[in-house]
Amino acid sequence: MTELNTAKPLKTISKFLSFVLRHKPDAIGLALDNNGWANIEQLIKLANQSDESLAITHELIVEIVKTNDKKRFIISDDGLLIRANQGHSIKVDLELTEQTPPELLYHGTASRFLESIFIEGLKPKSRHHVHLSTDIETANSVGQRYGKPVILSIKAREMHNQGFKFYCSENGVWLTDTVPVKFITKD
Ligand code: HQG
Repeated sequence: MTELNTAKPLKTISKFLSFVLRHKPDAIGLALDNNGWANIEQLIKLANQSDESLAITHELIVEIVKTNDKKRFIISDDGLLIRANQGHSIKVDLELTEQTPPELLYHGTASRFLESIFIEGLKPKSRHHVHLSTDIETANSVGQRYGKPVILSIKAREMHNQGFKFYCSENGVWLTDTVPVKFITKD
């Protein structure tokens, strides 16, 4: 009996891409450059070698980059490289430029983290930065991943005026190193 290699749903492959491009390129022997870029052909070859049921193709990757709900990935102008726009836990330099944030940004978290957040402020935890959004809906869906969601408002412009640096990723996620308690409010 021959085994069929059915392509997995795009979401499964997208999750796999997040895993290797943000967290564990080593898991399939992939090398990222200092700026987080991976060679697409090499990624395809190594991914399919590690799990052939993934059945990743160039077309699939292009489709995921185009249709991904949060635009998590970007392909280089020459079409040869791919990287995650944000969310890394490994050290990469995304060459983000500092930007002036809007008055308020939002952070979605789970209610069980509140006590600690209101003692020590928002920390990046395993990622490079604290992730913030311009809209409440996004914050709500981010918070839901860990439990009962709670939306925190962050006085981003005031932080910026006091010297805190803000960046905005290619896919519109606002990033900053930490958020001290005095800039956080819960309605
Ligand atoms: C919490 C996903 C206790 C923080 C999302 C969060 C986002 C604290 C968790 C992106 C704390 C870290 C990032 C403190 C922070 N005490 N808890 N002092 N400071 N926390 O996943 O922001 O779908 O690393 O509130 O959509 O939730 O993967 O960060 O709950 O955009 O593309 O510690 O990841 O994007 O969790 O999510 P995470 P996040 P993707």
